[in-house]
Amino acid sequence: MKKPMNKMAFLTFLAALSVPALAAAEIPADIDTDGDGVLTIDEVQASFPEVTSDGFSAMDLNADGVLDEDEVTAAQEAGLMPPTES
Ligand SMILES: [Ca+2]
Ligand SMILES: [Ca+2]
Repeated sequence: MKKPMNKMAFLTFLAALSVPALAAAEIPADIDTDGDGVLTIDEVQASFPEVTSDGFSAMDLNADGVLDEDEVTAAQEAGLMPPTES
């Protein structure tokens, strides 16, 4: 007889999945292809082709033309950039 996964176990499973993403308050290496610690629009669009230049500008809070860790985190929290997974 099969037991359905109970809700608590499912939530625990989800929490386990999301911990690495939350802990990684840094630029994902798979997006930051040149490894300089910030994301240019080219790097963002390479991973997220749906991001427009307007969308990038909205994420670039200090308008310096690149996204730093804080801006990426804010963009992901605001739903402007999909959460990244390893
Ligand atoms: Ca970069
Ligand atoms: Ca910026």
